[in-house]
Amino acid sequence: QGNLSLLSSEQIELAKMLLEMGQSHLFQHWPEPGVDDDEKKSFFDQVARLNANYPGGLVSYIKNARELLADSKEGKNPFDGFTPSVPTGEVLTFGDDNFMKFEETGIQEVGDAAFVLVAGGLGERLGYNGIKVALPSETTNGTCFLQHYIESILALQEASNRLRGGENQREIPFAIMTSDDTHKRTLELLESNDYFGMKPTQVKLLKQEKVACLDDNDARLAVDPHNKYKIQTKPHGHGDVHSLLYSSGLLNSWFDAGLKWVLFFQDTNGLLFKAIPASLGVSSIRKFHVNSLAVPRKAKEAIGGIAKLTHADGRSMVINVEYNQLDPLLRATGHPDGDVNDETGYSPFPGNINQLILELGPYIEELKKTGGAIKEFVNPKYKDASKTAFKSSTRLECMMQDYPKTLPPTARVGFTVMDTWLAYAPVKNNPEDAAKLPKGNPYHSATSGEMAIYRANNLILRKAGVQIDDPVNQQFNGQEVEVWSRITWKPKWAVTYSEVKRKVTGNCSISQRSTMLINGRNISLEDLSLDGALLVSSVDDTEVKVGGSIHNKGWVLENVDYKDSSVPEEIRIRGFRINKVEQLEKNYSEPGKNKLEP
Ligand code: UGB
Repeated sequence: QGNLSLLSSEQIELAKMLLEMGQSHLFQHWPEPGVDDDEKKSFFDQVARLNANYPGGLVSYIKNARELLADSKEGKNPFDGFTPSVPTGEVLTFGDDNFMKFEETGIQEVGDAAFVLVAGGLGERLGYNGIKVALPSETTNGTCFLQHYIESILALQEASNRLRGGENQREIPFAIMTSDDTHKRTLELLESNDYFGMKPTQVKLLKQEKVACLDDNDARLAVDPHNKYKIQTKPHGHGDVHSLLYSSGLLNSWFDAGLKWVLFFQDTNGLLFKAIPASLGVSSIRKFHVNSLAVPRKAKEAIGGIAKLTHADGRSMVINVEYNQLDPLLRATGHPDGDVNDETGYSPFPGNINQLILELGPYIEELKKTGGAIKEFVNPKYKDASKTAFKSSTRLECMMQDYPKTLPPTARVGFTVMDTWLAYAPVKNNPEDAAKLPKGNPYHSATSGEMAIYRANNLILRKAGVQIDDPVNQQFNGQEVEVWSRITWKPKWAVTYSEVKRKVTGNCSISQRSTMLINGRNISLEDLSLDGALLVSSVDDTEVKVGGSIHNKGWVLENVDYKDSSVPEEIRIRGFRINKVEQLEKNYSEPGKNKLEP
C-alpha cells in the first residue's frame, strides 16, 4: 500500500488492473517505500509497454491466456470438428507457357507491391551467433541474405519501372520486422552498408515486443528469475507483423500511395525471389486476397502443410496446419497412418514456405476489424500428467500464416505450388542436427542452402539452353549434397526467366568444376564454353558479350569441419570453403560495347 505514493495516476491504474487480474504475487516481495524505488518505477514502465503493445492490453492477454491454457489442459484439439482434405491451388512448372504468363503479369504488378521481411527470430535451431540476415547466402560472392533481398527488390523495381515509363515510377517500400534480439544489429548492418543501395527512406524497421511469460494455468505472470522488478518475457512469434504494420500506419500510407499488394517473406531463403514474379502473377490473375507460396513437402518435414479444413457445420478454410499438428489431426480424422507420403513420394499436403501475398485493400479492411490480432496458441511443457504445473514458464504465440483464420468464407484464399529447387532452401538447422535428419529429407542447413542456389541457377540456365554438366555428390559436415557448378548472378542481371533467356544465345556450355559470377545489367553469354572460373562485372550503361572458350584452374571447394573454431563461423557451418586458385576476371567500368573473349 505504502508504495502507491510513489506512483503516477496512470501507474496506479495499471497496479489496480494487475490486482484485479489476479496478479498480486507480482508485488508480494516488494519492500517498504524508500527501498528500490527506482526499480519499482521501472517495473511500471515495463507494465505500461506490455499493456500498450498487445491489442486490448494486458487484460486481454491474461484472459486469452486463461482460455488457451484451459483448452490445452483439457487436451482440446484446436481443429475440433474440422476434417482436413487436400486443397486445390495453382501448380506451376518452371519455364512453361503458363509460368511465363504469370511471370509477365507479376512484373507488371510488382511496382504496386510492398515487401515485408520478418526477421525478429533468433534462429535457435541454427545456433548462429549473429543475426541470420547477415549470413552469406552463398560464399562465391559472399552476399548476405539482406543484401540479396534488397538487390532483388531494387531489380524488380527497375524492371517494373521500365514497363511503367516516365511518369509513373515507383520506389518499392521495404519493411523489416525486428525484435530486441535483432533490431540493433539489423540497423547496423544496413547503415554500415549504405542500405545496400536502397534509399534509407524506402526501408522501415518495425520492432516487435516480447510478451509476458505465464507461470501457471491461472495465467499468473512470471517474475524474471534475474530481476524481481521485471516480468519475464519471451517472443510472441512472427504473427506480430500484422498488428505492427497496422498500428504503425504503414498499411494506410501504402494504400494512399496506390499500392495493391503486400508480400511477406522469411529471413534465410536465398531462392525465394526467383519465384516471386510468377506467384504475384497468380495472385493478380486468380484474384487471390491471400496467396501462400508452397512447395511439395515430405511427410513429417518441419514445414507446415496447407490443408482445406471443413467443419461439421459447413464452414471451410484453406490454412496452414503446423507440422506438429498435421499428423495428429489426420490420425484423428480417419487416416490411421497420419501424415505419410503418397505414390509421388511426397505428402499430399503442400508445404507452406511462409511467403504470403496479400491484396492490400481487403487486408486493411480485415485489420480495421481485428487490429491485426492473430489467433494465438500456447504450448506449455507440463511437469506431469496432471497438467497443473509447467517445467518452465510459457507464453502465447502467434504465426503470420494464421491471418486467414479470421477471414469470412467469401475471402479468396489460395496457394501456389512451385518446384522446391526454384523457391525454397532456407537456412534453419545447425550442421549436427541437419546431418541426423532422415535420408531424403531436406537439410535446411547453411550447406544445403548455398548448394541450392547453385543448383537453381544451373537448372535455369540448362532450361535456357546452356549445356550444363550433371552435379557430383559430395559430403560436407556429414551431409551429402549435389554440387553443381558455382554460378551466381546479381538480381539486376535477370529477375525473370524470360530475361535469362534473352541474355543467353548460341551454344554455351559450363563444366561442373566451373565458377561464374555475373555482376552487371547488360552482360550476355554467346557461344561461351567455360571450364574454370569467370568473374565479369560492368557498369550499367555498358554492354558486354561473353563468349569463346575459357579454361583455367578455377575455384576449388575444400572441406572444413564445423567444429574447427579456427575457421569463421559463417564458413565452418557450411562445411567447405572456396580456394580461389585461378580465374579470368574482367570489369568494364566505361560505357560502350565490349566483347569478352579469352
Ligand atoms: N520470426 C520473427 O520475426 N519473430 C518471431 O517472434 C519469430 C520468428 P522460424 P518457424 O519456412 O520452413 C515457419 O523460426 O516459425 C521470423 C512456419 O511457421 O525460421 O519454426 C524469423 O526471423 C512454418 O509453417 O520458422 O516455422 C523467420 O524469418 C514453416 O513454413 C520467420 O519468422 C517454416 O517457417 C520464421 O521463423 C518454414
